[in-house]
Amino acid sequence: MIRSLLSSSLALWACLAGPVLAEPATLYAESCAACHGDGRLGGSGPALIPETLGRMRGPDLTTVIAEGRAATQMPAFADQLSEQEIAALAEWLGTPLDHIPDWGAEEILASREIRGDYSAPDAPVWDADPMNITLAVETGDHHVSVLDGDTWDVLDRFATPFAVHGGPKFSPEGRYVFIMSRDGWVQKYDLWALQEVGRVRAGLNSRNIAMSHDGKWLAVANYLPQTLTILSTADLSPAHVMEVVAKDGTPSRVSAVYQAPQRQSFILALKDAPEIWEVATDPNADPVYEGFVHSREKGMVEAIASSEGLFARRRIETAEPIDDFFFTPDYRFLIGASRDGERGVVVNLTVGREVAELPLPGMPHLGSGISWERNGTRVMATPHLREGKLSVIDIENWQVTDTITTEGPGFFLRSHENSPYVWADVFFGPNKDAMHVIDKESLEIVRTLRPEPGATVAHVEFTRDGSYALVSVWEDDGAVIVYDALTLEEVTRLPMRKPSGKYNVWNKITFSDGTSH
Ligand code: DHE
Repeated sequence: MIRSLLSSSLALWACLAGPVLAEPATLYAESCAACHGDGRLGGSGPALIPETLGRMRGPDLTTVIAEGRAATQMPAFADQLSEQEIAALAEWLGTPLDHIPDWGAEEILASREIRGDYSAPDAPVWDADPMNITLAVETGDHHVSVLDGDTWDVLDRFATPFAVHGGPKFSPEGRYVFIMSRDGWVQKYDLWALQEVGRVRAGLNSRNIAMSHDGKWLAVANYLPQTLTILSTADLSPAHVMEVVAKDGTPSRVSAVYQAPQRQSFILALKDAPEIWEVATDPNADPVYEGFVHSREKGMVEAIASSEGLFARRRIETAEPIDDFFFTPDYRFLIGASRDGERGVVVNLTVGREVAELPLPGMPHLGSGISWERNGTRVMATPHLREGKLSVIDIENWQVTDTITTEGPGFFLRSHENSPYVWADVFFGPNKDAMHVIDKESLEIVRTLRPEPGATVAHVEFTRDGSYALVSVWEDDGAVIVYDALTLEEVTRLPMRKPSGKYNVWNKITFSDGTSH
């Protein structure tokens, strides 16, 4: 009797409350899992977890579910799901996973896909200057264009994993390039063959990659799981998966990993712990490193087992967690941003401690910092993400010497040793269509370019000799504009789908003054 009363009142409630809605988890299993994976960690579509979704630009999630995503396989669900179901599903996708699956060497190795149709040629299949090849990442439809930096011919345009982030990294001779997506996929591409070699999922949610000084290893900084994955560049197999745990036992995400060529090491920024890690890529690493503890997980490269110093780790303790590093050209010092976004903390990597602090209010974007010689001293400049200015710092005495006022907060800075100018975008705010060109000596803005009024214009890369500057019109029907780097006149415009970063082989492998590292 009680049961039948209960069920009839539930039925009445359901009637009053409107149509019965399916649980978001059920909706996910029925409509999303086939492409995005049973565990929301991705499949042919990207992972649908807050760590990834929070970084996606463009329309909000409910719109994407309802209307689909242009230029991708994502279909529209407005005909199949009600508005409330779409809203509930979007909210559910924004909740963290209950359980992070293991993603160690075994799982990484199992994800590896080596292309059966790839064959390595003895020489490039094109006749351009191999050192003047420039890649343009097109985030609009997840492709990379391979440009001949002399003729502007597009030699190839290949599909990348979804949502590439950070700079692709070239092998030291400039033949291979490695590209990472936010879902942790690392793609290896042979520029000589114009072919993908293969790809592997090195993490579940990743930040960036770094190449070792000798080109043998590629480090992948991960948020999920909290590890650093080191891949063999030869065959994309995992060589080492390092758990990132601070001295006091706190696990930490890795904000970013960088190559320190002169030090023959990787430098890691830890997101959740007041430590910087240095990981040796030299088998004869200095004794300042702690002993190398090699976990012999299945699938590890055997060759490293005998190399005691390889991947040995050194901790540098700091007063608070810092990230977003700028390195001096000799890699003896780094400046990291303090958590409050108000200061830069200078760390001497050789002695392993903080040596100075700089007032840098307005959230400096030190990772975009560049340095050059000015009036006999070496200076560096950094944009700020919250203020329309560039700070110029004397890196010989660690003083902020000048502030250049811009039309709004910027994201990227670029120059070249042969160029008299620094190029600074205005990424945020109403003047996002402006690109400042600044004299390296006088620090005056000599020209503000506005090639596409109303469109975001950002990120610059130079050709090998610095004579041309390539600028992105960062829109879905965008372009890469080639400027004469001296006259500042437009030379040509190459249509592209939301181009972001451009990367010239020579500038990257020689660590050109004025490029990002
Ligand atoms: Fe990036 C590089 C971190 C948001 C486009 N970005 C980097 C690097 C780091 C970093 C640590 C250096 C890696 C490297 O190249 O090896 N980025 C972060 C963030 O923490 C931040 C602010 C928040 C986040 O979403 O993770 C962030 N980045 C963005 C964007 O929103 C951008 C504009 C668009 C996008 O692709 O997501 C963006 N980041 C880039 C690009 C580079 C980059 C194009 C490489 C620049 C270069 O010239 O080398």
